[in-house]
Amino acid sequence: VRRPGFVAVDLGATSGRVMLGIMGSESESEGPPSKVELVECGRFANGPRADDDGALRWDVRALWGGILDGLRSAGRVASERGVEIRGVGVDSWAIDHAFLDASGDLVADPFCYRDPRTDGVADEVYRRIPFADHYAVNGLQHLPFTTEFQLVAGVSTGSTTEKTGSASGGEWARAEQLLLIPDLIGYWLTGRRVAEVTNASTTGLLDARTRTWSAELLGRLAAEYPELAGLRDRLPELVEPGAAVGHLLPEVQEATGLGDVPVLAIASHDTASAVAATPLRDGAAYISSGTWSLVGLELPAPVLTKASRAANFTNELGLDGTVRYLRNVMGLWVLDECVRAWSADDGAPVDLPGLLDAAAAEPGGRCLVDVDGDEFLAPGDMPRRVSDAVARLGVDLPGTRPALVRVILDSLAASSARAISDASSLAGVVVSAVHVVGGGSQNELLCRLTSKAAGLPVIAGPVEATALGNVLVQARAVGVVSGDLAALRDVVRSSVALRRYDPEPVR
Ligand code: ADP
Ligand code: LRH
Repeated sequence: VRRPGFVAVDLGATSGRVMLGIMGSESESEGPPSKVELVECGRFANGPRADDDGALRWDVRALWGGILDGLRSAGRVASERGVEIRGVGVDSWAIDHAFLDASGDLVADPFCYRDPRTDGVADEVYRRIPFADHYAVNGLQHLPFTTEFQLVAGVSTGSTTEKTGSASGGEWARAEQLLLIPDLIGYWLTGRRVAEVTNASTTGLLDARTRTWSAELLGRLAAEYPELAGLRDRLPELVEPGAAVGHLLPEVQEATGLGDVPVLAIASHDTASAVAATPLRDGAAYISSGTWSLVGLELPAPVLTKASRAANFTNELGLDGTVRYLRNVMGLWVLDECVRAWSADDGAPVDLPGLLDAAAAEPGGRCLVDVDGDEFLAPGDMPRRVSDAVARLGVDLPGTRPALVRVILDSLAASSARAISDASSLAGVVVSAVHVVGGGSQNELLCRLTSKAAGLPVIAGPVEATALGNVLVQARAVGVVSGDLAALRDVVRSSVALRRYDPEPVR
């Protein structure tokens, strides 16, 4: 009998990967599998690119090429390993979206949320529909680039479009359908258009209490911005994780060598899949650490209080009716952008582990910059922007790379610790440990600093939590594993090694 396997297509802001999750082990021939083994079948670079007009966009066709290659090699690995591929699931970063025209073709490459066309738009929207009215329904923290604000920027003429010189208003006029990124890939794989609910919860257009599109917010938006009156008709039908989306189209089967494999809805917001596969126990907080650090708690229901709103906590939707109560902390973006700039200066890639070792040898606590400031959102020139922020604090920092990296990581750890303590008091949960998952869980210095700043043990891993969450939700959807979130997390615990850091003093 062939072991079941599920393919996770996981698109991050820095890289896309295609992972084959093989259920069970050689010794486990009977009964439900207690483990999953992840095999990387493809990895391709990703990042926002400036188009000819200077607008920051995602090259989704390049991603599609990487996905097809990855699916092809997943098929090869599966046949070598005696695995039957039973499903494909797609997740990505949230918020960004594509428009399809009347023929179902892409209107343009999707904008990246870091494109400056949304500068000032949220405040303009809040003057007409107050933040409090938004929060009472969608429960989202203020982020300047939420889908709603991107849509408003796209139909506003004048200053917003002049910022990039791009004719985004014209793009909306041609749009027949709005699809979030994983749903766009799902459409290309199957021909079916849906909106998966965990990711839809990041658009600002969903009601966090009912998990459905908010007629109230859509109605008020249409009243204020008549160009967006047709928005409701352009939003696809919502599906929950576990639903069947469709089957690989014949042309995709041909291009990948895969057969008639089902495509399954999973928690398609990467953070939702990552949290689903975080081996949380009661009282544990999490940090999904990658381009962003998503810091918070899993809760059974949204917290929509005034205090929560003032603290800018979000209520994004999670698996099995849960809420991801968290704050976006700027994350490794700031470090990665510095590394990118230094690599360009050197004409060779900077050795990240070496740089982190050097930063660990630097004295800590020289200063803390507010890494969450909007000034760090855009790409480019990051070392100078961070140095300027340090200079504004009146601190005389040695002008070395390790010194700057240490300030960035000290600041990130402090911001995460603040978010954990805020979440704890706002939700009334006593936090006993912090789980760190994602690429950043490999950053030992950051794990140690976070443990120290929060005064809590940090449990690091899995690195590929998102792909694991993606695979496990598929496996459950077709009945290969069963049970609630706790049962899925037991499978994670038996599949990966976790590392623990205790809050000992760090220099
Ligand atoms: P995303 O999904 O947002 O693209 P990932 O979860 O893949 O992000 O995390 C990517 C980040 O993880 C990198 O940008 C880097 O900062 C960090 N990282 C990756 N490998 C290592 C490593 N060996 N040591 C420390 N940090 C690492
Ligand atoms: C992390 C993430 C995060 C969103 C951001 C746009 O990859 O999905 O949860 O806020 O990207």
